[in-house]
Amino acid sequence: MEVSGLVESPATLSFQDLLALPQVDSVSDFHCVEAWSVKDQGWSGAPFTALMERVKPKRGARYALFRAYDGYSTSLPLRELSKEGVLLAHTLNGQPLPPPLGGPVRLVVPHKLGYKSIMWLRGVEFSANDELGFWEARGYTNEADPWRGAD
Ligand SMILES: Nc1nc2c(c(=O)[nH]1)N[C@H]1C(S)=C(S)[C@@H](COP(=O)(O)O)O[C@H]1N2
Ligand SMILES: [Mo]
Repeated sequence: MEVSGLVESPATLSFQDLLALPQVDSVSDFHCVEAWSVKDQGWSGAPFTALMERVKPKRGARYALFRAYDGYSTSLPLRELSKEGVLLAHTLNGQPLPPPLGGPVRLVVPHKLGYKSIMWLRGVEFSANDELGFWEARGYTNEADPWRGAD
């Protein structure tokens, strides 16, 4: 995983490097924009805040722009990514995260609609400016609040 942009310590993190960060287990529900939800998923991984402590965002960094191996992208403000339960997840319900569900590593953002939880994570760029992701550029709300809906 490539970590770049407005950070003190840009890094290329291997899977082992990710496992070496502080780890947490977090149970959360999953909300899709299509209105279904999956309850009580047991995710394990590094909190996004652990990544921030490792690479140290510079003053002025306000967003993280995420890119995936399939070309998908999304973004979130750092203040949203600092909330509890936001993980760089590699394990689901005690098993290595399978590729169809985003393995080896995906972002999990329980308080946002599913399209913010990018699978097959390839890179994170810290930025002063936001950049619309794949669905956001096609009309989905950039807020992605599950209690409000997609339009
Ligand atoms: N890399 C990547 N991540 C992605 C997507 C995608 O197409 N590519 N789709 C998003 C959308 S629209 C949803 S609803 C969730 C679905 O995740 P799930 O298969 O675990 O339910 O993944 C999100 N993350
Ligand atoms: Mo979705």
